[in-house]
Amino acid sequence: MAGQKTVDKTVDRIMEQKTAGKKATLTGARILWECLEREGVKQVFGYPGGAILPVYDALRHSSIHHILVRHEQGATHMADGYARATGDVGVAIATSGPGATNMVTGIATAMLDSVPIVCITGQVGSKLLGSDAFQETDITGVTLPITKHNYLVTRADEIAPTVREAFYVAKSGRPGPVLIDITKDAQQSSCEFDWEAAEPKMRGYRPDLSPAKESYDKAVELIHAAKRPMILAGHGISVSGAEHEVQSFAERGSIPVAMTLLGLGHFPATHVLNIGMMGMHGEAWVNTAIQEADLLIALGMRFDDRVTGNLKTYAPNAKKIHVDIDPSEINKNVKVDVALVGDLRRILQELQPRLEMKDRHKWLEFVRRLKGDSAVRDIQNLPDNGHLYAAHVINDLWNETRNSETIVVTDVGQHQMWEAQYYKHDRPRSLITSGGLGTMGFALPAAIGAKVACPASDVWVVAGDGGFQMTMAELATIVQENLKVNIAIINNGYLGMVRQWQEFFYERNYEATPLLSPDFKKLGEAYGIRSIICNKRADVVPTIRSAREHNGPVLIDFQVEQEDTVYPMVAAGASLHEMIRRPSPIVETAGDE
Ligand SMILES: Cc1cc2nc3c(=O)[nH]c(=O)nc-3n(C[C@H](O)[C@H](O)[C@H](O)COP(=O)(O)OP(=O)(O)OC[C@H]3O[C@@H](n4cnc5c(N)ncnc54)[C@H](O)[C@@H]3O)c2cc1C
Ligand SMILES: Cc1ncc(C[n+]2csc(CCOP(=O)(O)OP(=O)(O)O)c2C)c(N)n1
Ligand SMILES: [Mg+2]
Repeated sequence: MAGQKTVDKTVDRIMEQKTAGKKATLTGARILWECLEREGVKQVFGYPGGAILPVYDALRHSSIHHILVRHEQGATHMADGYARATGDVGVAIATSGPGATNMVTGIATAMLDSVPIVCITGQVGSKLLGSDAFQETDITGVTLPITKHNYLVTRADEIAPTVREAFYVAKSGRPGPVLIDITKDAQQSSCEFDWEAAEPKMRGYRPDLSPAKESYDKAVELIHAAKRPMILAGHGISVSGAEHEVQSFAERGSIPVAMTLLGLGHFPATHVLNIGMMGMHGEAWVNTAIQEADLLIALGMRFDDRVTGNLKTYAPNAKKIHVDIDPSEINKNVKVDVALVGDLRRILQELQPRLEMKDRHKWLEFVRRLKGDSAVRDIQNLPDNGHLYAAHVINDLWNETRNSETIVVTDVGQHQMWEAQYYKHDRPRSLITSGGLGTMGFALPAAIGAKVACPASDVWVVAGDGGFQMTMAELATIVQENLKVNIAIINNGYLGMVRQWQEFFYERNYEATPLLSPDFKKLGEAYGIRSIICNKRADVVPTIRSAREHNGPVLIDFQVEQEDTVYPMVAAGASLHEMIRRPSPIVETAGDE
């Protein structure tokens, strides 16, 4: 009850004044909230249950807003969306056993994309540990390989130091998910709360590495000698806050910039040096340019296999410089000539003054010609033959929202790749997508997290009909929290990306990919959400406009061409330049305007 919460807060304040100067004795549960507040947490995403009830009971003493999700996977993706939208740590809470195991997919998603979240789970009483007690799961064991670090806390006095350390670990160095499992007795028992004494002291954890002088010298030498250098720009740019440094670095050396999926937006798409996305569904000319380059400068990207294709034939003529904060990424997939291990922003600040201005117009002209050859810029001219293409929807969405603070949160599949190709991201953190784990069901809850974090931004979900159905229960969370989130379902009646693989590599045997869906309009309306069907090209722009104008969430069922295919494509294991191209000369990439 809201009234009850106000009374309790007043009593708390009086107590605080009385005990000023003294250290308060609090339950573990209250210490947890107290620590979260001091870490700057304003909202948490969670779902209660027996083993975490003392923590929920103590929530009345806290100013933190708890958002009740409909499935714990949703809570983790919301925390993840919150973190990706801001760079701050997102927090998810669940009970023991099934509550905790429901978090596993969200934790792995955050791990693969280096996202800082802290997941808090209740655990059975410490005396029951290991006894197969009701709803007991060894969640620290389960999540060991998918967390940056995790903790089992069995005493109230361990809570403050653990929470402080968990936040520090989640955010510092290469970010990642951290889990804190707290036994019920640790939540219930009391101890003295001492924030200062709980400061993290971690021997052996060194997130602040910096490269040796010789590595800088070698890097400068290679950059000066290069005639055909390329920057490979990744997610680490936004983690490091190095957007400005990367831009001036590229401009100083006239170096073209290729983006990873998770790098999109961290270097403006409309910048003249940005040549587009690399990799499996990247632009053909970008991949060809990588194969032609004599130097690759990888900035905060990890040479994922979706990016490199066959490693044996990857960029055969290029020397490689890798800037990454995580030493374990160096030489993991691609052998490099120079490694600069440390924070990207600091490294570029160090490197920049030593670089000569270079004119590489011949190389830029070569790349421009590659692009001219393969860019089919006719999406605008594609005849309106009664079919609505996903590319139209994304292109129009980009045109309609490009001048506003918009965050697009995608799910996983064909629509995700079309979004990457046709929505030109100019702002950092304007695209939120699951890259490394490729988690279907990510978009809707992650968008909720992004909207909670950035209430002034327009937030759009772009989801497939398959992935949307995995977490659509979170529609209720949107309504309960009164969030203005717009949802574009790219409804092609298929698990489209898998159907595409069946089309190319399994003789069109469409086993288990045709997909029955509910009437999405009726579904949205059942939740009290304004819902629209759009199946004509001419209706796309008016539908997007009316959704934006509506003062509440809107769900749009975009019924698109069913058997459209994402081109170009590098088949798994093929060389980067061996791209499967669209057979007829229709849409391959979006027009500029
Ligand atoms: C269906 C599907 C298709 C895909 N197709 C493509 C594709 O065609 N092209 C593509 O690019 N991707 C594609 N992906 C995504 C791909 O799987 C990877 O997720 C993506 O390439 C990873 O990008 P990244 O290396 O920039 O980011 P991350 O995987 O997040 O790696 C970031 C790197 O930056 C480092 N870092 C972090 N902080 C710092 C710092 N402060 N300073 C320095 N370094 C730092 C980290 O240690 C890490 O090595 C696809 C995904 C799916 C689901
Ligand atoms: C949780 C999960 N299960 C399975 C997959 C494998 N998978 C990748 S894309 C895809 C199809 C997605 O279909 P849909 O959501 O309709 O999007 P579309 O490709 O049609 O745009 C599947 C099943 C996955 N990535 N995640
Ligand atoms: Mg689909």
